[in-house]
Amino acid sequence: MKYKNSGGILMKNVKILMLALTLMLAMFLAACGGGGNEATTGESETNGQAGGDAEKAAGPVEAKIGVISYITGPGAGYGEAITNGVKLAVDELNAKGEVKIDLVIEDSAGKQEQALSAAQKLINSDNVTALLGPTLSTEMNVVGPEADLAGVPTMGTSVTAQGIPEIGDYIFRDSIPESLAIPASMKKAVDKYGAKKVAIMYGNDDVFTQSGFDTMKATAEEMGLEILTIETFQKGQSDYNAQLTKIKNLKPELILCSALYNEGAVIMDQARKMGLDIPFVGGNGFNSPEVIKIAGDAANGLIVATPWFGGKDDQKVQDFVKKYKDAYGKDPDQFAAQAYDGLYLLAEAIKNAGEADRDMVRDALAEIKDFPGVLGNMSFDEVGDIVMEPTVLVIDQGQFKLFE
Ligand code: 1QQ
Repeated sequence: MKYKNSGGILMKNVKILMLALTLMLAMFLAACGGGGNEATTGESETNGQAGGDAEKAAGPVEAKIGVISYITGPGAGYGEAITNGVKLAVDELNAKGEVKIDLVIEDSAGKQEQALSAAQKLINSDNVTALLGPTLSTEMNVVGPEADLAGVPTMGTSVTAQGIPEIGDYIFRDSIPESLAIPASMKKAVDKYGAKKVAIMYGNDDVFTQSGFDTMKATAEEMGLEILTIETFQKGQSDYNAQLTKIKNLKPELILCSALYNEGAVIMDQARKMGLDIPFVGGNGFNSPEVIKIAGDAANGLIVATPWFGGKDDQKVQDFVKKYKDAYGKDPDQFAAQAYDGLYLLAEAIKNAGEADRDMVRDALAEIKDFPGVLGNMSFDEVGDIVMEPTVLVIDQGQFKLFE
């Protein structure tokens, strides 16, 4: 008590003394330079330059990140998951306080031109430090070169066509390429069903579906499978009866199908309706619950490979599933998980760089090793591709399950 009182008196005296000194200093400065400087002087006494800098260095690293996502249009299910994933991640990251990220989200509507103009706006007007997205490889094929030229580190979280990170030093992805995913799912499916004859269907107007087809064909040839026919289709097509009738008559044991979910789900629905009940092996476009939503029971028997499985017995995965479900009322899919981890990877690089400098963030991104995400421990290879093993899943009774 005693000490507290005397301390209080002492403080009071110090305060009076400081007040007097401040007043004298203010009067002196006013006499020298005129009244206009008083406010500035007063401010610098309480928030001195050195103190301000020290605070800044200890505070979070601030950066703006541009997100280009397929939010409207026929593939909006992808963009919704991606946007939900990044929003969840940004709230957590900002709450932790090591970085302060300001997201600027733009809709590409799945269109090349719109994705490119969104990228130009984000890079040149918003002056973002990094980009996350766009959603489609078709879009990344135009955004990637632009971002690379401008020196803006770019994280693809859903793009899986061949050659995406090879666009340039600034282009990374945490989604696994078709060239890794499709052989994994094809091998498991062929082993399980002892298949020797396959039919292939693919969209010939999209970078990802074409790339998936290239891998399907090459893998089938490597595995010594007989390719009975190769059928094509285009985005937005609604009738696949001609292709499916031909396939049915040739009696394959598996259908390899490279499609985005909208076309892929309708193809499965029409196949089942004509009694074509054999398993399908799909690429990344099928890794969405939208397939089940659109095709219903017809989606059963679809085999896919993905880095994400929400049923994994792993605390980090289960915590993420719970938080996502609490926030959005549904389970996260692969696209949500990859976007969530993608933003964490960018934030880690920004934190390690120590400032929102595009070149430094790029270098810090390349150096990330074994970063623990919900997809697993993440590192990049020399081109900027994520190093990761796919898990093979099958849709069974309306749910993605481990394919064994
Ligand atoms: C790509 C894809 C699509 C399925 C993303 C939605 O993998 O375009 O590369």
